[in-house]
Amino acid sequence: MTTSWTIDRAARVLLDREARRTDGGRITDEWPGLDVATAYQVQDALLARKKADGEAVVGVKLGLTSRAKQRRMGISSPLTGWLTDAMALPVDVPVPLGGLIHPRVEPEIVFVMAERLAGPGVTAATAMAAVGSVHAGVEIIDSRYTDFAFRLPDVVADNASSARFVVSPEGHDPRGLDLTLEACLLSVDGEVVDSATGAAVQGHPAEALALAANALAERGSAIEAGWLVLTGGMTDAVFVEPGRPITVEFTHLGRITVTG
Ligand code: OOG
Ligand code: MG
Repeated sequence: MTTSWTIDRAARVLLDREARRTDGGRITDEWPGLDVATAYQVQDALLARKKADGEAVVGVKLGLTSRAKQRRMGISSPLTGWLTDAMALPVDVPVPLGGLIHPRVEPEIVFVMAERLAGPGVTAATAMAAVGSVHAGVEIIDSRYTDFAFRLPDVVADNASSARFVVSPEGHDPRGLDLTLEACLLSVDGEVVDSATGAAVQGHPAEALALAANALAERGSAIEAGWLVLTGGMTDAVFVEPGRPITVEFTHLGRITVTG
């Protein structure tokens, strides 16, 4: 008989895959009873272990907030994950390919919070009022599941595939920008491979921010002042390969290039 699964064991398996840079099968294949609420407990157990190793929470991410991402991953509901200081990759530092399994890059609009934002009942307008600045961002995701094949509880448990993120240092006042019309071009090796506007993210990235605040409230957490919020990939993600620089260029937020 197989060993039975627990929240702790799932967290350990996922962290072990991360440390060994190996992917593996879906937890739900062996633990069909793993529901989304329990998967968030795995995510929190995983965070607790990272904190015990000295990592600090610096924000939250949303995943699967755009149709492009939902279609690609075959999951239509957004999710959240934790961001820690160890995941921050400074601009112009290469993606540590040797330290990751199969990293993919996606363009994201990033908020830096001026004020604490606590649900329930947060709307896009109240969310926006708590934002200090908006930035260009790139998320480098890296699933601990083979071929990024997962069901919703698997990816929730895996901290929403988070691995690294790059945030452009210069921030913009979101009140001066129409984020629905903020466009982004995604290029690989100088060739545009995809594009989207901020409207791709839940109609407006502030809707994603509100969604995160309300979802965290259900778990007894809030978005703290000073935190980063990655609002979710605007386009499908592209694999990072050595020698093929990936650039995201926004209308007003600036540009970020990552290399493998
Ligand atoms: C899940 C994480 C999704 C996003 O921005 O949509 C995500 C995945 O695609 O592996 O980070
Ligand atoms: Mg993302």
